[in-house]
Amino acid sequence: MAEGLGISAMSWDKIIVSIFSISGIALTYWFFLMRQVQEVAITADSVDITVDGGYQPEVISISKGKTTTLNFTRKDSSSCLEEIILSDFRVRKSLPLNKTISIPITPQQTGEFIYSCGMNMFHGKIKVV
Ligand SMILES: [Cu+2]
Repeated sequence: MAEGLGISAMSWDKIIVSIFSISGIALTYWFFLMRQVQEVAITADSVDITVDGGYQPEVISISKGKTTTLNFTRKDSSSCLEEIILSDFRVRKSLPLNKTISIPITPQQTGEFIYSCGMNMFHGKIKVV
């Protein structure tokens, strides 16, 4: 009985250690990803966003109540990025290769709004301040 408890206590130790090391890895990964993302504050009336293996800049911040035109240019031939969905702004558009598609938006609320490709695989973020 005592030995049985000893063994189960040891496996709990191992489980706890494993959980800690997994969270350590997850935390490192998260920090790494966070540092990669640069937020660009947009003060002009428009912003050029390049669509190439994702959206660049990936995070923009714009002003509430002001119309900002997002000029998307797709340079990535993969069909994954051929459609863009800004669900919060009720916009769904196809992006022809190497052609600039302008999408004006006038956010009425502050917050963070995620947009994505048609398959919800690549994401960009619009921060409204
Ligand atoms: Cu996609």
